[in-house]
Parts: sequence; C-alpha cells; structure tokens
Amino acid sequence: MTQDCTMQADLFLGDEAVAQGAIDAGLVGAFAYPGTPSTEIFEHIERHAAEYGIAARWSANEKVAYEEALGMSYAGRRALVSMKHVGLNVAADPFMSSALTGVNGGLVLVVADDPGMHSSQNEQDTRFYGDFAKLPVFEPATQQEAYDLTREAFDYSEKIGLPVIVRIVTRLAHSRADVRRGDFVEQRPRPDAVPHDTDRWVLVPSHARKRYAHLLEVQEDIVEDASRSPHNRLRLVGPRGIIAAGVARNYVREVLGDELGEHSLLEIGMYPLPVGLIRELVDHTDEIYVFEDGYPFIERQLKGLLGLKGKAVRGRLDGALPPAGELNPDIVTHALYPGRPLPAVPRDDLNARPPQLCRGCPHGDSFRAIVEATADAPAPLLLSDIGCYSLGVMAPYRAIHTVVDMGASIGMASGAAQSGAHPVVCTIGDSTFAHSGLPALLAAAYYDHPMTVVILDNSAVAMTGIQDSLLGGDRLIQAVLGLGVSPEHCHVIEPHPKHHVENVALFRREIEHRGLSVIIARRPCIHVNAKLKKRAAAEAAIEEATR
Ligand SMILES: Cc1ncc(C[n+]2csc(CCOP(=O)(O)OP(=O)(O)O)c2C)c(N)n1
Ligand code: SF4
Repeated sequence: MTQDCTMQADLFLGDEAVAQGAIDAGLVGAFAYPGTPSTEIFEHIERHAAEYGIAARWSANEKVAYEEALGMSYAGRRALVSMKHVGLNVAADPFMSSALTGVNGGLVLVVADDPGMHSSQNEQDTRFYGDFAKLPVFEPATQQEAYDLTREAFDYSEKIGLPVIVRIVTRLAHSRADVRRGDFVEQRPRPDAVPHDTDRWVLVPSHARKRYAHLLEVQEDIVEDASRSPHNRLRLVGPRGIIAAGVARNYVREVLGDELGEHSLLEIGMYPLPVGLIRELVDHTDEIYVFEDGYPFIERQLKGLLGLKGKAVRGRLDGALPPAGELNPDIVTHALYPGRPLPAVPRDDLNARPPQLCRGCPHGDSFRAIVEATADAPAPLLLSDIGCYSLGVMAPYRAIHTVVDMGASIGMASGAAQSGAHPVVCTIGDSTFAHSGLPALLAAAYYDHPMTVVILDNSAVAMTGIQDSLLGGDRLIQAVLGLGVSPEHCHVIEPHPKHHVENVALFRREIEHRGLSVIIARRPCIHVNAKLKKRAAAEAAIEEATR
C-alpha cells in the first residue's frame, strides 16, 4: 500500500523527523531505552504505532533493544533501534556481532550524541563505533535530512545486507523545522524471511571468520558508495579548503554567507569517509579547516600520525577550535576570521540555577533517612547511580559520593564491600536496576556481600520524562527475592516525612547486618499521576475520534 503525503509539511523535532522517516519507510518494529536526547524518536513512533501497526514497546536496556531489532530483521521485517550515545556502550556486544551476521529486513540504528554533555556523563562520538564495526554512518545536518536519510538508511541496509547507523546530535534532535514527507511505503516481509542460513547467523569461530572476511570484502564497495553519495558533495574553488560534517555544515553556511562560493568545500553526510573526494580537496588546497561536532574524527584521519606534508590542517587538534564541546557559529567565525568581532549577545541577567529534586520528591526523603542513619559512621561509602536521584549529591542532601554509569552502584558497592569498607550503601532507581543492576545484585546475593542496596521505586523512569518503568511494585520484590536476597533482609518502606524516624531505624539496623540487605523505598514520583491522567485523556480522545 502507498499513501501520497508529498504535499504535507510538518514542524518536526529532529528526533521526530527520524521517527517519521522510519514510519514512512514501512517500519514494523521500534525498540529503544529512553535517554536524552534520543527519547522523542521512540515516543513519536509510539504515538503512531496503532495507526501503522508498528510494534513499539520500551526495552529493558539498549542491549536488549538492539537484540530485539536484530531478531525482527532476522525474521525479515524492517526494525529501528534508537538510543543515546552511551546506550551504544551497553549495546556494543550485539552491535559489533551484527556487522558479521548482517541483516535480513533493514536494520537502522539511530544514536543521538550529546556534544557539550547537556544531559550526559560523557561526550563520546558514535562515528568511531561506525568505523570500529565497519558499518556505514549517515549524518544529517537538518530535520529534512534526518527524515530523508533515515528512509534511505533502510533501503541501503537491505541493499548491502548490513545494519546502518544514523548519527544525530542534541542541536538537531531537539530543534524544530518544517519537514516534507514522502510517500508512506508499506513493506512486505522479505522473500527470504526467517533465513535458516546457519553459516551466517550462528557465529561460531569457523563461520565468524568467513563473515568477517566478507565484511572486509564489502568495505571497498561501501567507500565507493560514500564517494558517489549525494550526501558527500565537493566543490573546488579557492586555495582555502573546508570540510564540514553533520550539523557543522549549517554553521559554516551561516558564517560564510555570500562568501561561501569563494572556498573549496567538502560537505560530509555519509561515512566511511569518501577518500577520493578528500584527496581531490587536499590536492587543490593549502589549508584545510575541519568542522565536525564531536571528536576530531575526520581531522585525525586526515592528518594521520605525521600530518599532511605542505598542508595546514585546522581544527580541534591544532587549537583552531576548542578541543571539546559543541561547535556553534561563533566558534566557526572565530576559527575562520580570528580578528572579526562576534555579534553582541543579549545580556542574560538570570543567575544560573543548579538542577534540584522537585519539592516533595520521594528521593529526598530516602536521602534524609540514609544520611541520618550513617551520620555516626567515620567513613560511610554512599554509591549511587543515574537518574533523578543523582541530584542527591547537591545540598541539602549530600547523600551520594559516586555516579559513573547506569547500574554501576551495585557492582561498585560489592567491590567496596570486599575491600573491607563499612558501611557501604548504594542507591539505584527502579528503571536503572532493571536496566543493568540485576546481574550485579545476583552476584551480591550469591556471595552475601556486606552492603545495603536501596532501590528507589518511584513507579517511573522519571529523569527522561516519566516513561513506564518495567520493574516496580510487587514485581520488583519478586525479582529481588528471585535473585537470592534473603527475605529477612529485604524490606519495603515508604519514603515520606511521616515515616522518617522508623525509616532511619530500619536503615541503621540493616547497615549493621554484616551481609546483604535490600531496602525498597516505594513512593511514586509526584508527576506520575499527572502523566497518567494526560495519557488517559489522549487515549480517550483517540477512541472518540475513531468511533
Ligand atoms: C546507558 C544509558 N542509557 C540511558 C541513559 C539515560 N538515563 C539516565 S537516568 C535514566 C533512568 C532513570 O530512571 P530511574 O533509575 O528509575 O530513576 P528516576 O529518574 O526515576 O529517579 C535514563 C534512562 C543513560 N544515562 N545511560
Ligand atoms: S521528576 Fe519525580 S523523581 Fe524526579 S525529582 Fe521530580 S519528583 Fe523526584
């Protein structure tokens, strides 16, 4: 079935443009774990899932999301998997191996990087993962390209039989522009659906070696495709060369304005790098500026270990651009025209306000009780995790000492407990526990490490916009007991000022126990009810409209 949508223009976030591109490409399944700035990709698909018959359910973590997408691809249908950049660290195992199995139905991985760390614990650049796995990466500059390239990525994935990555960044993901949609194209299952091609899908070493040889063999074709791609455009004019990739292409266009035509310009929207086009640019120019948001991925390859003889390469590595953080038009202006004054920025008299837990947040009550219960210990170790409760580091709580990566608190607490430290108390949210705390608790219970694990069950994945949590309430208790935690040392409390004294007493008791204790602090985030009401109203409106 096709449906003509060519006249439509929608004001989409970059995330929504990606999502709509996938829907219109005949998507059958969307898989994701929330993470800023990628969350709205899945949420857009989820809103339209019933209309298009798409399977869209949040996954337990990014690894599972990737595996679900790979399973759907194996079964011959198109699948999208989306995540924030650090999510790909979690999904790296199936991701790397899927480059060897290849795909059946188109498989597109969208990763939203966060240069400048607006809401992340690091600033990694997914283009390196593309290079690492030897998979192509599309990098849109605009919302329209986010739509177009995601659609194209599905076709390309099926053409080369490999997963294709779409890399976006925060600025694109979270800004809006008009997007013209193409036709919706329904996809039939691939003719070779359910391929029982065990040489390909069973990665025992003898098969994997052949598959890796195949992956290496097709690299030349992919580079050739990248060189001919309309998303990699070269124009040779003056002796000053510019390479601009992804959203940095917008900044270069804005800064150069009418002077754009006076510079040799290579715009990059698809990787692996188009080696032939780069060679032409280098031969034609003396000085090459590289503008790319993220790490100096292109710049480093261009320079190699020893630099380009007789050519000056300007970018993050030589100090023409800051070594880290987001690019923007001012930074590009400063690099290209060092003496030129920058446009005046309107004064911002608002004092910067650090983020805080909401008033009445249940996490605040858990932290007050933990701090009081450990106050007399000479050196309590308070390990924590990623979620709203990471804000427990701030005054007035000062209730956590570590936040490293999702799920780290329980493993780190086990390590600290094995060093002889006491008391060791860790706090972890219900969603983070389901994401990657479970295996660490399994081991802590098996060895009965002397530590106290506090699972903050607020009935939501609050930090990323109050999504549903997969493991709360009674299911959470069953899971904890099922992992082998002693029922005697597993308790549920309500973190609320009215229970403060009894909660402090329970924490004290369990901290004294020289084995593993788990305390589930259960009280919903104060925004859960509003969210549920909003959702019920939206569902009622859809039902009314379709009656
Ligand atoms: C690997 C990875 N995936 C996703 C995220 C984004 N993220 C940060 S915290 C969080 C979940 C928080 O939920 P929960 O642990 O229940 O705590 P709450 O915010 O509800 O207090 C997510 C998805 C991340 N930082 N790292
Ligand atoms: S959103 Fe919910 S969990 Fe997060 S700080 Fe506010 S009340 Fe607490």
